[in-house]
Amino acid sequence: MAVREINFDGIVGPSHNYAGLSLGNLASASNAGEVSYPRAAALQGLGKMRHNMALGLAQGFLLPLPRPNDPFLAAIAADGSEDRRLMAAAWSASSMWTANAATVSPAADTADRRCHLTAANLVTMPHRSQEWGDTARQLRTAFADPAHFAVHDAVPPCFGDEGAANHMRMAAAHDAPGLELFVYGKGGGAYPARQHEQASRAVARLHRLDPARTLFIEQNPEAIAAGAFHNDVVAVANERVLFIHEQAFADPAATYSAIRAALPEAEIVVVPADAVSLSDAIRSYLFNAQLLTLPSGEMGLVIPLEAWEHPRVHGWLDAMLASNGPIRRVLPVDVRQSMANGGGPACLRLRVVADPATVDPRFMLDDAKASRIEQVIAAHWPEAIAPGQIGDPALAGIVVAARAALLDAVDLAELA
Ligand code: SUG
Repeated sequence: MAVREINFDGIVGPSHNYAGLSLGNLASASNAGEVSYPRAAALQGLGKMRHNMALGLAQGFLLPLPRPNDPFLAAIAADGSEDRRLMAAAWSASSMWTANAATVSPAADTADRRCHLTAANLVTMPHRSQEWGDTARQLRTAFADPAHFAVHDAVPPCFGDEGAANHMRMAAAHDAPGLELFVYGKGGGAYPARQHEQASRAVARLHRLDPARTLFIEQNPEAIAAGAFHNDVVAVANERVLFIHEQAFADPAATYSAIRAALPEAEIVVVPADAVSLSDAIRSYLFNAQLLTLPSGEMGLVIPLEAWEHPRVHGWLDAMLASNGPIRRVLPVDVRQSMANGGGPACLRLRVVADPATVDPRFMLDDAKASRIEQVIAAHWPEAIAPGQIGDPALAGIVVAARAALLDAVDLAELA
């Protein structure tokens, strides 16, 4: 069995827009009201997928969810008198950020040796809380083989869960037993702490993880206050390497020793605040990167162009490459449309360690399928959406038809 890491990127949906819905997400707030470019956004996403496939990596995708979300609008009896933000919530293409779709524990970590996925309830943000039901349905289609996968419903909504964005896994190799790191926040600051400790603990139990190889770590409240609304804005892990900002965790020293005790081969690359401040890290999205093991065995860091173009961050990356560290390549990609809503390369993907042959092949990408999807996007995705168009019935028709055309093109009309 060829177990490897597969990245499932969310295809950017045709209603992608900038509604400023995410308090504490500085990019979402600062671009509120801008014109969005859904076609360019979706093509940038496909461009990243192609970039990573060309590196020799396994690539899958998840589909946009049905938007506008008519059942949600019916449930709140929307009649035009409701807050405009609720209409925007029903139109959000936020399911593109599949790092928030679910938490994933590979088979090597679980008691029943199956890969477990728990859909994330995303209850802190009204627009994101609408995702999990349709997401779980899609995950059950993609990972339908019960010999290899178990897909769980979201944990109860009293405990906010943001999925893989607040979870990391370290291991000697992808297919070896790993150490799972669950990172939660505590409320009380200016911005919401989206991940509740009890949600993390519930997911770990659902996945039947070994307590000796599971850590629960508190996020630094200062990082949340600086705009790290998810842990993956200040840290990313891959195999034995953790790449992290000095101020990501509430108690970094104790956490690093716990990691080293559980995984002696761990290498922790800490970026000090005097080289890259929390503010620079969040503005540039340096850590919202894909840290990937390339076929050569070297590790590469897929970063957003914004990080490469940031002088202090660029300087730090040059120094890192010149040193003899574990990260050997830096690979910038253009995902600017997603970035403007606070979604970098890492937000756009859900990592699943599994044998690709056990996944429904309709969710796996190759060059021919990427071309087919790009053709659908070019033909059907709106070129631009201005804020005043949200709620427009004619645009709703275009958005619904665009998604239907995509589902047909990848033979997944059953998810209509
Ligand atoms: O949940 N932005 C998303 C970005 C998610 C990024 N994901 C990770 N860090 N893994 C969010 O805040 C903005 C939508 C708007 O304002 O229109 C938004 O939902």
